[in-house]
Amino acid sequence: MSNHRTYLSPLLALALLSAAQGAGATVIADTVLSFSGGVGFGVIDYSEGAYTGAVGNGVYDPLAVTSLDGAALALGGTHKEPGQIVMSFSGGSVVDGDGADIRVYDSINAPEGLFAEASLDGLTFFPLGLDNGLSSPFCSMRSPCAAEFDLGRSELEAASIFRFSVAGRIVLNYPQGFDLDAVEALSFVPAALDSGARALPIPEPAAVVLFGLGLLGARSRRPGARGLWQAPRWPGSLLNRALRS
Ligand SMILES: [Ca+2]
Ligand SMILES: [Ca+2]
Repeated sequence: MSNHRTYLSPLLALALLSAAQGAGATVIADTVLSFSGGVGFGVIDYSEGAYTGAVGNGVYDPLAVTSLDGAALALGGTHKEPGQIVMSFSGGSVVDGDGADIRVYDSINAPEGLFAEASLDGLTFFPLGLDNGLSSPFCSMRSPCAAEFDLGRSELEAASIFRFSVAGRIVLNYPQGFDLDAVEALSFVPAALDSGARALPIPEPAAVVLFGLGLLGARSRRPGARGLWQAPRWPGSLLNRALRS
């Protein structure tokens, strides 16, 4: 077992997480980096007017997957040729907190399966595992099904890019495969905190708490956030450590 995962102190992670969760807002993946629809892909809209994008068999619209609204993109495909989508959180990074760290919503009809991977750079992906979609009886806008994945299953402590592929249970014919409504971060660190944390040396636990509190103060004085998508520099340094270890 490699030891690089112990580098980020749990206390620092707690300090950052409590800051992120204090905001109280749901964090949804806001960017589609790529989509490769399998057979039977398309957009289904049960949003009752909230969704304003394109709808239909063979239709793709990123609006369908960037808001939890009852409109979903069926990824389509088969086990041999699965539909696949790569999405990112432009505002920061998902981090490895207790239990599951991302939740992928399926709000249409029968629950279906999904295989998830996480990445720092969009090039190298680390598997997070498979959710077969068998745990829920039925999915709807009012009671969406969710596939949950734990970053702790991978080699990464943080990631902002995720790839989802149709796997496990597939309901054939349009809409075919996992009907992806939105992707939610359950443990999230905004980019403003993220960039500050990456400069940390390996700290003593007591110093970590003080530094974490200092970061929170610094954040409250800093106007605005970083702009649109930037490469997550803090996780990058972690990856370098991982590669060297
Ligand atoms: Ca976790
Ligand atoms: Ca949606």
